[in-house]
Amino acid sequence: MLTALTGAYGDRADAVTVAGRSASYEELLGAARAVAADIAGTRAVAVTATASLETVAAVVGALLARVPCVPLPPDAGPAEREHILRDSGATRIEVDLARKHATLAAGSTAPAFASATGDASTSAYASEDPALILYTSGTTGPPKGVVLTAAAITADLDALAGVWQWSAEDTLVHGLPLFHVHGLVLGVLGALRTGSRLVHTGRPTPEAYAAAGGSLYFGVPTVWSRIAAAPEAAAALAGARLLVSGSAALPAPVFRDLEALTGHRPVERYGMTETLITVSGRAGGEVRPGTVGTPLPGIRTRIAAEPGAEIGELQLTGPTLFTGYLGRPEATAAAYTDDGWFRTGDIAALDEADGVHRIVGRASTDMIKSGGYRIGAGEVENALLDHPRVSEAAVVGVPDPDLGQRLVAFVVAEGVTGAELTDFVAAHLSVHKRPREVRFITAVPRNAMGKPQKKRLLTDEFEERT
Ligand code: MLC
Ligand code: AMP
Repeated sequence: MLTALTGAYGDRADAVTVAGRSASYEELLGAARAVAADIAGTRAVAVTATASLETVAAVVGALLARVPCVPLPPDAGPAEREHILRDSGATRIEVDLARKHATLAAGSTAPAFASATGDASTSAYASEDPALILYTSGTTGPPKGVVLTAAAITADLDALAGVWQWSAEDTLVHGLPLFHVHGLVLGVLGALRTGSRLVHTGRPTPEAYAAAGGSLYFGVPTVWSRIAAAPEAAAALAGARLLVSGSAALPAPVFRDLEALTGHRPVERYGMTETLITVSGRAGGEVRPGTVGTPLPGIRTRIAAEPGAEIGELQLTGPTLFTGYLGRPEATAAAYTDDGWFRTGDIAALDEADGVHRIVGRASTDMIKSGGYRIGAGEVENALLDHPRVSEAAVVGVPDPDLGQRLVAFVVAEGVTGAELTDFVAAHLSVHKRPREVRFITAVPRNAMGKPQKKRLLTDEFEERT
């Protein structure tokens, strides 16, 4: 695709802009080819996914070399980073754009095996090869590597290009992190797949979105709600073609404010790291607040509802699904029903008349979405329990007007402050996994089986002891 873009849009000096620096397709391809040549034969490469042209070049270089790429959250604490590197077996690389090549980071393991043959920089991508391994949290334990093939990614991007009428005429604008599906797969690979210009704003601030002058904008609901609260910035988006929200539920009042300020009814789409984007509203179609549209072409969905109930778990199949959790066949098997449908863990309802889906909530309170980040309660609880002064910990997501949910930790501990515990978590895990609030309690309420009763933590009974 990049080679074709170089021919068709060779004059675009600002084909890809990230955090204020631009590259043409030719420059990007040159840098990516240099990376590909350097890493050929490596088992997997890990890239510290800062918001930078280097990250784009590294990911594209890995794709060219057919080496699976593992984006590392730049703010990940040492424990999280170590886990990801060990679990994936990836070699960390650093990309030097000026010299257009990658360095295998000191101290990392040597290439595990040489699988690439011939000129890695030009070899065609075998679509069933793992292309990306994205680490994401489950309800318990450390993050798991979600293995995505090039075939799944291209199927998803092509389906999205169709339903959003996304083309080389567009300028895509966003400022999302480059280590998740939203910012990386849609926000970078989507731009390269469709040939749209990309402006990554570094941070997703209302002012930066307003100044970028794009036709297509991506954001998580927190970003949209901050834009809706900045009327001047919002008004600057009136000239765009399409505003797209995803990664968490867009509150209806934010939808209505955006419509009033920008003249656009934002399109919502629904997805997961494991499935990529599977359900979406259509450009030019009818869009209702609180709904995420209909399945993309090729995706089938069903609602596993109890008899007589209208809501139930959303399950799906299709070509955009992952091939499994890296090295965890049991977890992969557990993610599917006996008849082969992927269990999203999201509770949904379907409008029988037009097939429009509505996401009602999550089946488990242990999967939290804060600012669009997916956070497993268990991972944060384990980090807190590693602190010598903490004897019990229960982490919950509390409704929050800005973040959707905010992380609150209930702990049983002596001789330590909430701020110390928050810092302790940040030293182990990514920054956004820090609890926003720590409440000290005498005991975590449990049922007869010893399982924490987290819903009780949010009642007045526990509110009083904060
Ligand atoms: C945060 N801060 C804290 C804190 N948490 N300080 C103390 N204690 C804590 N617990 C700090 C931050 O570091 C920051 O500092 C400041 O407070 C403001 O933080 P914030 O409110 O979190 O805002 P911000 O950093 O601007 O983050 C909001 C956001 C971010 C929306 C920009 O959450 C974000 O980028 N979300 C996107 C997540 C995403 O892409 N998800 C997609 C997953 S893929 P300072 O000093 O830095 O200002 C997926 C599939 C799909 O879901 O469907 O798309
Ligand atoms: P992640 O794996 O980070 O991609 O998170 C996936 C989860 O994000 C899904 O299981 C949903 O709970 C949530 N999600 C994504 N898009 C939406 C949306 N449009 N509305 C509600 N929830 C969403």
